[in-house]
Amino acid sequence: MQKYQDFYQEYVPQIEQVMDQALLELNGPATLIEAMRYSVNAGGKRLRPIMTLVVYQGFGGIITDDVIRVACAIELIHTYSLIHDDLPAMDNDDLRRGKPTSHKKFGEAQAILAGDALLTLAFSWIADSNINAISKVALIAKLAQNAGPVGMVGGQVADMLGNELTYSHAELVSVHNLKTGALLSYAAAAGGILAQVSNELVQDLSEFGLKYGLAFQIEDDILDVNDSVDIEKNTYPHLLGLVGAKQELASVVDATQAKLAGIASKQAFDLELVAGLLSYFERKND
Ligand code: GRG
Repeated sequence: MQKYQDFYQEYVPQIEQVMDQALLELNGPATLIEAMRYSVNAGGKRLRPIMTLVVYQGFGGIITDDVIRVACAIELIHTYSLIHDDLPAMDNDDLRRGKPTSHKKFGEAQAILAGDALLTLAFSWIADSNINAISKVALIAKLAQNAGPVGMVGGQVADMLGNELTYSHAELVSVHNLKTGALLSYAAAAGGILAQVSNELVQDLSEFGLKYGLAFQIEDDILDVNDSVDIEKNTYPHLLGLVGAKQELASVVDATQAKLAGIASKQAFDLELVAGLLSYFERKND
């Protein structure tokens, strides 16, 4: 895991620097840029761009500022989704990452617009980069697919409809795959697309990211139980009990690891570095 931890320590500051520099260079209304920078700079694990960069380097790719900015498109989309998810019409949250949410700080209209601007800017960061045209189009198509109606937005709709329904196990997997898995699936695939690996490997990476996202969401559900008195419905602990949810998490993490080993068996790949991403699940679930 040391290799991954060293990578993480090295690249999180670079990710944050590249994103802020690009936002500062934007020629837009000052209030809009301020709201965008407020949420992008509010912290967070930067897991999605890190995943793209780890996979890319895992295949031998050389990381430049241009590649970092392409990898950060997904972080802009993640940030927009959190701003919109916190709005009164959705989760109505006052705090995010320990700070007032965007609408609390800037008002609802500005928060909606900051989210809209981050969503569209993400595509500019890919389109305006110096990477080859084929990879660019593949990244833009996949990001649109995974963030949109058949990806994260579709998952958010299903999640909200779930307030009136109780989902089966299969339905819950499907909602989690869309809401959380789709962006992580893109993040992993993007590393392969940037490294110009085969379509078969890009597909394998998408499946790895999807499984990773499912594990991530089960873990999030488990951690929420510790923070609240009631177990929310349409979560793994509600469906399977806390012990069952932890067992399911362990089994999905094993499947995620196996998927990665399968990729390494097909092409030279720094498995030690990329498998470090799974250290996220080793901290709190014993
Ligand atoms: C509003 C279109 C729209 C979508 C919202 C992302 C999302 C969909 C809702 C947020 C709520 C939630 C629990 C989502 C599940 C994914 C998840 C655990 C997000 C948090 O991701 P982290 O932990 O966040 O990577 P940081 O703060 O580290 O960036």
